[in-house]
Amino acid sequence: MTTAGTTGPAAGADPPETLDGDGRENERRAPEPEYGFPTALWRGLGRIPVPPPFHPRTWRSPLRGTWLTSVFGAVLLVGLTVVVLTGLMSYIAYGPQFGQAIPADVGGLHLPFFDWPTDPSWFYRLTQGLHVVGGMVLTPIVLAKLWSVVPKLFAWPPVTSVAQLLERVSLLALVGGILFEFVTGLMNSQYDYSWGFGFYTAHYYGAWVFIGGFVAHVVLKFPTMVRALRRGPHGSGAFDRWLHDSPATTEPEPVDAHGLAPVAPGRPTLSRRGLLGLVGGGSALVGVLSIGQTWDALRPLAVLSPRGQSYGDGPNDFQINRTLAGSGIDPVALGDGWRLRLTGGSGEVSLSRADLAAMPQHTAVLPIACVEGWSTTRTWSGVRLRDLAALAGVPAPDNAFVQSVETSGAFARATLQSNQVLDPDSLLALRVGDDDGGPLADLSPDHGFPARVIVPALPGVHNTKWVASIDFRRRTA
Ligand SMILES: Nc1nc2c(c(=O)[nH]1)N[C@H]1C(S)=C(S)[C@@H](COP(=O)(O)O)O[C@H]1N2
Ligand SMILES: [Mo]
Repeated sequence: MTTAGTTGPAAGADPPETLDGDGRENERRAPEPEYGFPTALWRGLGRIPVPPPFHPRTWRSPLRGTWLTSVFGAVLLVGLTVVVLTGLMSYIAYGPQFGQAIPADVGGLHLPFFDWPTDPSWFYRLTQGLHVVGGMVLTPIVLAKLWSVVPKLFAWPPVTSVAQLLERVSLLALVGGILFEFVTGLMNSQYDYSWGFGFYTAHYYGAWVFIGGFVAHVVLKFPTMVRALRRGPHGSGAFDRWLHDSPATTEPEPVDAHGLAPVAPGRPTLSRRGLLGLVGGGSALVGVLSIGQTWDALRPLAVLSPRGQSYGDGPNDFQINRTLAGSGIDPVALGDGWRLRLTGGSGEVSLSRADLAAMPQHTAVLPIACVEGWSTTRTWSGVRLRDLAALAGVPAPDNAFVQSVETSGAFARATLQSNQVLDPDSLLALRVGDDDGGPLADLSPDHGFPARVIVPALPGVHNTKWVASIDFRRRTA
């Protein structure tokens, strides 16, 4: 950033010892920008008169500076990496090999396919919990980081070299990408499917825009960040000084070529420690208020989760995404006349609920974890999917296609991988209980009565409710 041709920096004064009310007397000299080719162009740009937001002395918070931005940057470097990787893992967990990840056709942006594991059963719960809760917890830090770099948005001249021009374009992807991903992600975790498929598609492509900007930014800024963190806010590396500072003793960071520290610092109203405490505390508060959506014992704290905290008493007291009423299913279709159809072998097998209940029952304690971030551990009991595959005459299927009695909606069907069918804990569940050995009850109508799928580590969406049929398939040559 430069002041050339706009406000005119104070000549050669040392940084002042005292901070006054308007900063005018305390103006510090910003280093001359290094102009790259074509020098005349950038220099000429800098001479154009611009309104006050583009004057460096407009941005006066004494807390801004390369060190402060680097602190937020270091936290985000780690945190956003986790959020990005777990987000991409969720895409893979949805089964792109079956065309059921959303968006289905992503051209060159497809990820390596691999069979999503069934062990550990809490794997998707963990990755998706990190993705959603992590995104929420990082929100205050993202906002703080953007605040800390706002003066750069108004730097004048806006660019001083071709290399810097490219860097600034990458910033568009970075800042645009992160705002888009956080807004759409938070909206989805709040309103579920109000975005419909638009959400997944937009969030997926937006992620790649962000990843592009993020990688470029990290490559370009990593050395600056490390240097600034070593240097400390006062150029001395003295750690304890900012840890114990008060507004009165909080001095501005030195002015440097990065253009974040103010040339005309105002009086601090908050200490450096206070600002970090505020941002960190905000993050911690968001964390406490959202972790309950994936942590059964803390459920009552999950006030930021749009899903209710209570669904009545007993074993069926847990989140419901689509209710029976919402599914549009005529309840009569789930009554005594309901039959489960198994296909894939030589003939079709048809089973009533009583037939299923008369088969060997298996019990498994498994989480159900929704892409929205909520999850809960339950005890499920029913018939093993592999027993049904054997009954259908396909003991080693390559995959299985499950269809619900529900006909509308994209979540009325799912394809399961071979390992997901064959896992001994993969069930067509008839009954459910809580996770501490209490009594089991029949699935409630909202949770999928007469029968639903439950598979370890499977994204919630593919645990189809109100199952009508399962087609066990062998790979066709
Ligand atoms: N038929 C059918 N099954 C479904 C759904 C659906 O909309 N229709 N929603 C899925 C989603 S998104 C989740 S997270 C789980 C939630 O199960 P629950 O409502 O029993 O908690 O069910 C899945 N099974
Ligand atoms: Mo879900």
